Amino acid sequence: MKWDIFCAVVDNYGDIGVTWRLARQLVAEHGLAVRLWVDDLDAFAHLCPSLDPHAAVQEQAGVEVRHWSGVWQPVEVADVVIEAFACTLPDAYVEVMAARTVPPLWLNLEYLSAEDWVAGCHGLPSPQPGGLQKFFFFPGFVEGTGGLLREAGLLAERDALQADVGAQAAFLARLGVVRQPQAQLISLFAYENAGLAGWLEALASGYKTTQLLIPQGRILADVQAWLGTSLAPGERCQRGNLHLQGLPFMAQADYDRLLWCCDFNAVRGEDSFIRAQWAARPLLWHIYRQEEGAHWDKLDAFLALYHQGLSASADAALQQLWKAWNAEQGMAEAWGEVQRNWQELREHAERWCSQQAARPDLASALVQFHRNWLS
Ligand code: TRH
Repeated sequence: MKWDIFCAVVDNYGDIGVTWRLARQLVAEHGLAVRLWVDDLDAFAHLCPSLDPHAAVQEQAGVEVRHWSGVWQPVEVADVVIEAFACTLPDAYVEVMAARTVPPLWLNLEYLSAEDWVAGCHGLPSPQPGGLQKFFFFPGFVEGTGGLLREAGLLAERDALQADVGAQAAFLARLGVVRQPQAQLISLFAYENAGLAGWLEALASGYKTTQLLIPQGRILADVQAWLGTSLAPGERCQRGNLHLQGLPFMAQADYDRLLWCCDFNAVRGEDSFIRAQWAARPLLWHIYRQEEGAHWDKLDAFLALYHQGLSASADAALQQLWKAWNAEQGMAEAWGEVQRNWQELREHAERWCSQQAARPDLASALVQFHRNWLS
């Protein structure tokens, strides 16, 4: 069975992060032949350092990676065609899809949202010119959605690392990080955020030692402004009880390991947000900002699911922190509340992860959707 996945990199790394992960999983766990069409190989190379950004065709982890250039060359159409995040397929490709005796299954893989309407729209068809149909496939956290990307061995691999202090130290050493005794480890991946200074002040004056690890990215300018100095990958700085260290942007698998090693992860967008949930540690989500504040509904919708089972005090602390981060103010007070509810939030993150892991993963759900469509 042949699958084509089309990815247009709009900005950031979420589009390529999700499609690259999905393509690998379809090959490794479902034995499918997958072509991944990507318009921006330079962005892709950040997450996949072995990628040659100049090659029109190459194989990576069993996936045939194709540069999706502006000039489309005719190719054979696959049995399943995924357009990620409503990127528009080349007209010539759609014409060949329509001309096939048996048309392919055409899916639009949508952005992640925990909002109620998602389950109602997941799997709905939409008629297209040429007699084709396109189906909307929505990731999600609840029954009736397409689930979340989760590789088969992921949680076992995470458990092994989290149970092995030596392996964690060896992994961190590879990044140039030495964990200090009794220090809490926090990773920071976020968009620009005016609320960061308040959080950094709180960490610097906190009673616990904190090691803050910051991969290259958009938040770094705010970190450097607060420090008043640069923090290139490998560089370290200390302010009070806060130790900061710049890290390179790493391959996806290493970023997972970093999340698993940390006590708390600040993440953003879509894919890192899910990966932090699989780390089973408390997290902080910097949601991708949308026009007219539409992202606040998404944030509330997720919190409405995630908060279930928390005590009133831990719930209030969580909501306060996430809202402060996304409103870009009030982080110092909010962080104090989170510290007071730390143990409960940690146990809750484990529980949430187990609940979500009990649901079918997104790649398997896609394969099942195709089977159902064929029968
Ligand atoms: O890069 P993002 O901000 O992407 C966003 C979201 O997808 C959002 O939904 C979308 O609308 C917007 O782009 C256009 O955040 P995200 O989704 O977390 O993607 C980051 C990817 O980068 C993810 O796959 C993890 C990966 N990553 C690494 O591989 N190495 C690293 O060192 C880091 C920090 C991240």
